[in-house]
Amino acid sequence: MVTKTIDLRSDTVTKPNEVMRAAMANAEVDDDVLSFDPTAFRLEAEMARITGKEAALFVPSGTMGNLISVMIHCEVRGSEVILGDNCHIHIFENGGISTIGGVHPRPVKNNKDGTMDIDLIEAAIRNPNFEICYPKTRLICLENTHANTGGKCLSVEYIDEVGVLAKKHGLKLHIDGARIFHASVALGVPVNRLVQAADSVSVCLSKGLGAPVGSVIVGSREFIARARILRKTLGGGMRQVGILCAAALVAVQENVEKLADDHKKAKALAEGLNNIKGLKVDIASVQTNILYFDISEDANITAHKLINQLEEHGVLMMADSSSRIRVVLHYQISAADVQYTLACIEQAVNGTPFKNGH
Ligand code: TLP
Repeated sequence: MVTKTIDLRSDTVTKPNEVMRAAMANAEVDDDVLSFDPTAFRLEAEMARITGKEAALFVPSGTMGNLISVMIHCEVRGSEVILGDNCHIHIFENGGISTIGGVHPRPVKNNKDGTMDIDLIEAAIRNPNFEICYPKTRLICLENTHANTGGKCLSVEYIDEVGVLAKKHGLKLHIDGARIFHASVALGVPVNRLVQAADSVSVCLSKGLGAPVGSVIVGSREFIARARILRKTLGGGMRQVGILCAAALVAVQENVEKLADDHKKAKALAEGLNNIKGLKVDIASVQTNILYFDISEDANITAHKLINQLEEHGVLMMADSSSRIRVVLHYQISAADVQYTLACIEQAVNGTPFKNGH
């Protein structure tokens, strides 16, 4: 009988633990739209310190954090942002930067490592002398880790290089750092150094770090002052938000050190999957907590069928296509859960019986 769910669909699925719930219950709060919530201020000060930026602002989601950042940097409607063709802002945010922000996306091919070639970025910058036809390029966006390519880390050297290019052309640089702590831990580079070249960063606290809700955007004092107003315009101003920020503070203080373990579990899972006939993972490409595996044609099972069978054993995953599945590790998955998951997959793909229920 299934007694436990092993939820590998995303690292957004973590549940607030007892410490977070206690912090939420005891949080000192006030009206944050009027800029009086002390716990929101504590979280924002801490995030500004960690990222080495002047100021920070709590926002309800990563999507809103990215939207606000893009809209502020591209202040004139019809401006253009250069971003990866496989990045979250372009693929998964309902086109909000255009429909709400009036910003035109200029996608550049994302490589398998999450980068865009520097010369392709430079070639995508519009010639300002042809403004009769061209939108004005104002912003470049990077994503670190890069989720859709399997949680790949952008190196500090690469980000710095993009920063130099942005400066040369008078552009701003925004980083969707939903999982910037993962990149920092995997690369062994402090977050503030990793984002040094960026004008703004959006950092999710409700993904690998395990807070129930929220992201923080960081940047200059002027950028954050404008972001505070735009957040209200978009309906993201919240009143006694300290209840959420208290949990987010616990996430930042206690869970960053658990990320290395999530990366280890992702590697262990990848190695186990590679030992199952009919499945394939590029182990070298597993750098953080996200991995994708492929099902070969002769395995005789589709991704959707495999997912349905796993669900019967309490193991949840998301299909990326009919032959590709995404798995995301987080701190509420144990090493034993990884082994149980492998046994379930082996059984579903090759009919190998496994011994213990869960
Ligand atoms: N990603 C979610 C899904 O939307 C795919 C996930 O399960 O991974 N940037 C990146 C890199 C993200 O991965 C996500 C969420 C966001 C931004 C948006 O964050 P939220 O969901 O808080 O709006």
